[in-house]
Amino acid sequence: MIVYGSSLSPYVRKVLAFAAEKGIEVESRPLGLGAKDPEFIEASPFGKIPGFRDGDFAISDSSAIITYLDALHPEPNLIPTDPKARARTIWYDEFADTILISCGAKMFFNRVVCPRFLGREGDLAAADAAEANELPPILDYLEGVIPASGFLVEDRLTLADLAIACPFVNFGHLDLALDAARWPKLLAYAEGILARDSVRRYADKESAFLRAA
Ligand SMILES: N[C@@H](CCC(=O)N[C@@H](CS)C(=O)NCC(=O)O)C(=O)O
Repeated sequence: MIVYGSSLSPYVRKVLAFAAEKGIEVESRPLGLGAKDPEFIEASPFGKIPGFRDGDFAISDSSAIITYLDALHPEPNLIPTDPKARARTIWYDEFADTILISCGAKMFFNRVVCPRFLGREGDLAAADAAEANELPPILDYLEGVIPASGFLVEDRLTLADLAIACPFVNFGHLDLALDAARWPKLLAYAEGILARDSVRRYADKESAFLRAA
């Protein structure tokens, strides 16, 4: 099985971490944005990462890929079967994909991807506005829902935790000074999930790559 796309993308990182937690071996092909590899384009017709291939089956979108991996390997269970817990897990995945990451992307794309990989200046005003205005209410929401167990759903690791914590790797790459007095539970929670080998193995490689790039 092949996962196309650099794990600097939180969508790609989420898929890779999900596979690792499941014990599924995947080959990571760290393509960057705009890659034209025909096998990748067949998997991801709009060129978005991650793309995915398992033999002649090719698909894109992190949540679609995760749905496939989960159906192939139901254990360990990372998407609860209880109706409410399952819906809550999908909410956090969706919240991460559409609200948390789209805010984070304004910072990561404009401050890191544009200058370092696309050879052009990013929109730094948009990045600053996202950090100052958009991010704090999102983090306030998360601070209010972090349970004492350190896991968002069913007091055990689920897809929800991987989805919510993965964008915090990008916040680390950005050296964001997140306020530990305002978001103490959230920051401790994220640190706990990011310490898992499934995420850390990719985050560490990314840090080394960014240092060398
Ligand atoms: N909903 C998609 C979003 C994927 C996505 O937007 N990936 C970004 C990288 S973080 C991308 O490929 N952007 C390039 C583009 O939009 O052309 C998923 O969950 O996989």
